[in-house]
Amino acid sequence: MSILKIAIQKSGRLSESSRKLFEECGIKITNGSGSLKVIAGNFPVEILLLRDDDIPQYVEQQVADIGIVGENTVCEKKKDVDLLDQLGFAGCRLSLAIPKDEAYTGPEFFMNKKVATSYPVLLGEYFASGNINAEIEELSGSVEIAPGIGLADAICDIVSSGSTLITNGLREVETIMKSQAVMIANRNISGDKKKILEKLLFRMRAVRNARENKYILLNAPEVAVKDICRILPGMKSPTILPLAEKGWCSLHSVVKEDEFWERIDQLREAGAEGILVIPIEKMIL
Ligand code: PRT
Ligand code: ZN
Repeated sequence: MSILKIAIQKSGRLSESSRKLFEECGIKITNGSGSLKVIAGNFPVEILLLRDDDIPQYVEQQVADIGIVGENTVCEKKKDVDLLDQLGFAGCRLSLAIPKDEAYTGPEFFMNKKVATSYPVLLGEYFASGNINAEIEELSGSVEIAPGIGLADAICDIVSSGSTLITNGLREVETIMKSQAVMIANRNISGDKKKILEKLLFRMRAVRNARENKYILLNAPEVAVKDICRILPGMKSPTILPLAEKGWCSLHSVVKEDEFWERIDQLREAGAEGILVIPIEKMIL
């Protein structure tokens, strides 16, 4: 019997959400204290707990069949792997930042400057594409302090809220790439392992769809139903049930999280009342 080997980050910004994703897919991972390998109780997968930087390489070499890692790491490491899905967590960006009081007019600023980063490959590509001749100082961590201690003129690092830059007297001036957690896979997965992967992806997409949608129930006069159906297309079309009160009915449908408030306003204008919105746990299309 085959087992799909999955690499996730042992501890860090990706670990908790990666574990939670498996839990939501009904896959139980027990917390092997200190162990680097965990076998799931009820699904044919084995979880390898690794440093995020090593995950692309291990997936390329098929030490792991698939892995969860930041898009920024996948792009920096340039390993030969397939990118399967974006997972919607650990959103961030790779940006250039300079001391806050320096004038900035454009990327020419970096000409003949020294820039500290843990992403020399991506930064090198960015400078090459703009014909900018800058010196890249590779650091493995604490990049933000480099300008303050005179090690570099600017930095290129991951930003999410931006507060680390502010704390260190820096200002974000260019975004090199946007990133989030992604699922990568070895290019040669076949046979039984592929079937397990397809099952896993099916579950993950159901969880993702559920997160991105809400179930909506509302009451409406029959005369308004046509307009309301246009506002709420639903998965196929809304379910319409008659109410005990004559001339009224109840509509059930699904609405996208990011369109939610706009749709609610339109529904109220069209005559909808008693609107209930309920989270969806799993959504199979
Ligand atoms: O030990 P290991 O090597 O496994 O982990 P790590 O320390 O290298 O990585 P980790 O856990 O810090 O980050 C893993 C991944 O999370 C990254 O590769 C990104 O894809 C993603 N991610 C999301 C982030 C951030 N947000 C983030 N804010 N990675 C790092 N940061 C750091 C950033 O380097 C900077 O120091 O947080 C600081 C900036 O945060 P703000 O909120 O102040 O802007
Ligand atoms: Zn790392």
